[in-house]
Amino acid sequence: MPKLMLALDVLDEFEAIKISEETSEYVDCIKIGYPLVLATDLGIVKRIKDKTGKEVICDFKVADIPSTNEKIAKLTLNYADGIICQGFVGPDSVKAIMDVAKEYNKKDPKNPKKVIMVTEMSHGGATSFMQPIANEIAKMAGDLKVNGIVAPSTRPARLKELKEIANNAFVISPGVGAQGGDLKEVLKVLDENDYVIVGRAIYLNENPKESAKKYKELL
Ligand code: O7M
Repeated sequence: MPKLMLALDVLDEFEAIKISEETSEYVDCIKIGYPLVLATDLGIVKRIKDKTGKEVICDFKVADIPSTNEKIAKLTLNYADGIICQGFVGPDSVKAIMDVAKEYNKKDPKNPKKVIMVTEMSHGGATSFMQPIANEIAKMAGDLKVNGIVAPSTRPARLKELKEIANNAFVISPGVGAQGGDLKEVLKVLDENDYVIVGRAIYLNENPKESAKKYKELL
């Protein structure tokens, strides 16, 4: 049974806190990205963590040269439990982030920071440039021993292949709900270490708590 990760892409702090509190009974982890951080500030990560007690992962899809990735990771992991980066920039850029995580983990080994790397994205356009190189990116994820990878629920066959290639990494997978991914097929692939990411189908629902409950039960 995979876990449920809420993609909290709302643009208002009051709404973000309300939804995260209402759904926290059913949500295992909260993913916060540019929409909410740019609408508020990076401190929103701590405020959501304090209100819910949940792990918060920052989805910044970091994709820069190693020294810039390092700066972004230092600032982000000061608040967040994990950070999401792009894999296509290559191993040195990803390693720079892993090194920052290792430094934090030396200081606080009980709450290890996670580095999660995107392989192939869930939208249609990802088939143009990302899909042809995604298997190699997943292989790099396995070689580097990143904690997790991002792979698409919109393409369960690809999800399976990428998960198998990055064999020691857990998977966080977007695409169920608003993007039309088939949860039944996804559940044939993911296991208890993995996460199904759901955003709009929960936070745009007139009753986010009920929707989160429904997804938790389906999982
Ligand atoms: O359920 P949704 O479609 O409203 O939200 C999905 C979330 O997952 C949203 O935060 C997207 O930015 C993110 N996402 C994708 O939808 N597709 C991807 O390929 C990758 C991500 C993601 O989380 O990357 C880390």
